[in-house]
Amino acid sequence: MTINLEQLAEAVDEAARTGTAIAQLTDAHPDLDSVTGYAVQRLSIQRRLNRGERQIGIKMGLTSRAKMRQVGVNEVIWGRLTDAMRIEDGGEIALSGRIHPRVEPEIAFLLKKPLSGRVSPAEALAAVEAVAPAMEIIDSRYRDFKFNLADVVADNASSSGLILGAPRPVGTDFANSWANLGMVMRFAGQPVQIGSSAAILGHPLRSLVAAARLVAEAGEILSPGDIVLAGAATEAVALRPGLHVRTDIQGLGSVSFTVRGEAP
Ligand code: OOG
Ligand code: MG
Repeated sequence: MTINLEQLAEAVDEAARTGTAIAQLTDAHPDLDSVTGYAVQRLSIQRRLNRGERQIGIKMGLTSRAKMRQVGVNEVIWGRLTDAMRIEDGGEIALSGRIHPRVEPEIAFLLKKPLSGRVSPAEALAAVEAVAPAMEIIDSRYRDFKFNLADVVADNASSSGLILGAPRPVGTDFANSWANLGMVMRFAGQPVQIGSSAAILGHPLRSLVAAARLVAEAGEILSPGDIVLAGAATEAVALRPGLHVRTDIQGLGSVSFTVRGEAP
């Protein structure tokens, strides 16, 4: 069967826009590979840009064993972040319009220099302006949160929202001091995930190195001002109405949001 990329892009985009689950693309197209998945992702995000959204950076995904195990996909992936996905620190989100949203703790890099291609950790670090504690809301558009590599890549790596805490400038000691930062994500004050930045490819900077390589493979670059989410160090946890969610990262501070209660 020939694959109509624009049609697949429309399918994932409409699923995200309307909060409606769809069947995995690989059900109808078992041969779909990740290269084609990225082509679908690019076209689906282009539809968002055509509606007036602006790209603000990228997200890395499946950069920890915990995440790979949770979703059963063993490859580092990336997706695109737009301004419409941004939720302010301390803000409120609604679950309506989402399918089966989960939240996960993240570290965000804010770039001050362009970055693309094969770079060393030192070169990646030189491009970083600041780091921030963050959380990502993921919401696979596929039924039951089940997908293969090509599916999740096409679905913009499940991204649904991001929340950034206050950024901190990066000191020269950063590479050492970030190697093993403890992090705790709490629901209503109770820890639901506990992890370390070391779970992110051994060091979160390696995620930025991988990001530079992967965007280059797609013919793109990371630009000054871009946000790069390093990928969750722990599993993601399902959101419920009324929850207060907070993540604290050692040395980086905290970030939080509240889920709106159910309509009476
Ligand atoms: C894929 C996205 C993974 C991360 O931080 O590892 C991700 C998924 O879990 O649905 O965002
Ligand atoms: Mg993530």
